[in-house]
Amino acid sequence: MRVVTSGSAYVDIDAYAGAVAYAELLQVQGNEAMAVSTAPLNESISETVRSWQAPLQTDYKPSENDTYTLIDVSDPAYFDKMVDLGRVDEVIDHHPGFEEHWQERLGDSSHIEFIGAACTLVYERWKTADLLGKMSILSARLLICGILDNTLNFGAKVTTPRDVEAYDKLVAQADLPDNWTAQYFTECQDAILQDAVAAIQNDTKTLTFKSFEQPICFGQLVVWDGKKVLAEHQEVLKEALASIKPDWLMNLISVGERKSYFVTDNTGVQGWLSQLLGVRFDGSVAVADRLWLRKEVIKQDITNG
Ligand SMILES: [Mn+2]
Repeated sequence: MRVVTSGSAYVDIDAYAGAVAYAELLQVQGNEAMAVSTAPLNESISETVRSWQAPLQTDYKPSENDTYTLIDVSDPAYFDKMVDLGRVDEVIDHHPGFEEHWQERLGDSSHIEFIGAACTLVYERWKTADLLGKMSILSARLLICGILDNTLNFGAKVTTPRDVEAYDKLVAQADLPDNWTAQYFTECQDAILQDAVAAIQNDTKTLTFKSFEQPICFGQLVVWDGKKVLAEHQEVLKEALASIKPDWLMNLISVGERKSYFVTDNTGVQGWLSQLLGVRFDGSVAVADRLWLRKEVIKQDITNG
């Protein structure tokens, strides 16, 4: 059997959707295949998405004829624990770093490209096989969610025209409600805010910037309606970060508004960020006119220096 799987720490919607939809393609092509994961699902697999009950096996028992296909991951250190590294047959990923490794080992069965979503690459495998007409509504829906999430509704700079094309083609056969994008991201936001402190703590990194003298505790949250989240959760989020380090910053990515809210009470950090990104603080909040990812702020610090 071909076991289609992903990472070990957690599975996000891009990995989940990609694994299910690729296993389905392999089955349609006459292979024995199954999507499998032993990792916990994160908040990007929303309540409604879970209710679709995609076939993802969680109690897999390895057998000696099984081979492994990896989706949305190519660094062997992060593979699902059940993967036998000697029997990897295909890798479909959009993270850089291991392209040469897999190209040498797998040749044409290595599909690693730096685009918005691994789900776009899975869609393209269906398209290349000329089997899009045989894709289930479930797989089309899942791939759509993976693309929306990983491209932040096409607002992230990593988005390519290929992601947009995949989304457009899939929407035509997914039978989703018109307001699905807002519904999906709002569900993810609600799941995050059920424990806002844990969510921000799980996505906080202490980073050293060339243009700031102290390491900064830099938290990031992706939500649909940042304005509402700030109004309701600002204080608890501030406390969570300030308790880690006096030099702290939160990037609240508001996907629905296509902007980032930067929050900090630390005047040194405020001055530094204003200079770096050209944003202006009003009280403890600066609103950027675009959506910034943390890795883009890091890049800006490197390029400016
Ligand atoms: Mn991904």
